[in-house]
Amino acid sequence: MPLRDRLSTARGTFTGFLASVVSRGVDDATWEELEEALILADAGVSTTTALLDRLKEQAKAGRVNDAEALVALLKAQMAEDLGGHDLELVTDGSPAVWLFVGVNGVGKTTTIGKLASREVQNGRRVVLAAGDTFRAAAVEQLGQWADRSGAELVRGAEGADPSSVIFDAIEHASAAGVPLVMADTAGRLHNRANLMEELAKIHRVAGKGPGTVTEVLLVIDASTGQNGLAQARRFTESAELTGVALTKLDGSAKGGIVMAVQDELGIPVKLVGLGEGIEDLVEFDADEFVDALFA
Ligand SMILES: Nc1nc2c(ncn2[C@@H]2O[C@H](COP(=O)(O)OP(=O)(O)OP(=O)(O)O)[C@@H](O)[C@H]2O)c(=O)[nH]1
Ligand SMILES: [Mg+2]
Repeated sequence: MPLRDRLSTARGTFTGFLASVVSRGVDDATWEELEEALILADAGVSTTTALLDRLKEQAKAGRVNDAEALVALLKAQMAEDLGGHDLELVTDGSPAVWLFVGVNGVGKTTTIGKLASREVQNGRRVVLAAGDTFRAAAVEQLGQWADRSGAELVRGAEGADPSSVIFDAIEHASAAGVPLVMADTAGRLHNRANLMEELAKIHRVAGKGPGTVTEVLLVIDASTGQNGLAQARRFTESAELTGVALTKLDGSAKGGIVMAVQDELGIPVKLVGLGEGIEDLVEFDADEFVDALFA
């Protein structure tokens, strides 16, 4: 199913704005309505202001005469702002190590399961490292995803140091010739300094063995709106993030958070979660995404 059909709430985020601008034409109130629509869609104040400034400049240059032209320009500008990033997940390294981090319940473990399935289907062997040693159930959950996806699970003793479990998984993968390790980590609140320090340690230790950490993916629940941005800001301080996996965009999310994350943090949204199933993960596509918002 295409992205646009799966974005239930995000889809049509701007239809209200569209209806009013088409019936009335472009005037001062139009700009105000557009600003409001963007902020309501979770794009954030600073991203919205920057986008509007650029649009107004273009309008001044005479490129916006009617509502249709404004909408076309808006869509083109949004797609340009959101696109152009390299979304490939880097697999160089023997093995390559992908770390998944984020606050509690955002979808880290589920995203790992979906991605492992995709990689295994592409013919790549995958080891899942059960770095969430906080709860026994977390290891079991990852184990189920390993079974469903055809990946191998490496787990440690309950309550073990997550860094050492992930390190062991990397050594195991290396010895077995498995090219890719995906490491799960426990959910952590971004304002808990000790937990954020632990994350920095995981990153450090994971790079000490035979593998190379090529991706650190922050998982954000899209329905948390602007709070997701605050989370992202804190996580960038403790781990060198390479991308964002934005989950639950099939739910009540309005989608503008994608713009805020990329614009304010410069971290590309690489993956989008669109449901709880194993197939419900797509690579982010800026054009398709913008189309969906206006559909
Ligand atoms: N609708 C929807 N649900 C999702 C998506 N991704 C994950 N979920 C659900 O969100 C809930 C939490 O997912 P987990 O993968 O356990 O989240 P987590 O970040 O690993 O959670 P902790 O390990 O407890 O921090 C589960 O019920 C998932 O099925 C998504 O893209 N869409
Ligand atoms: Mg988890």
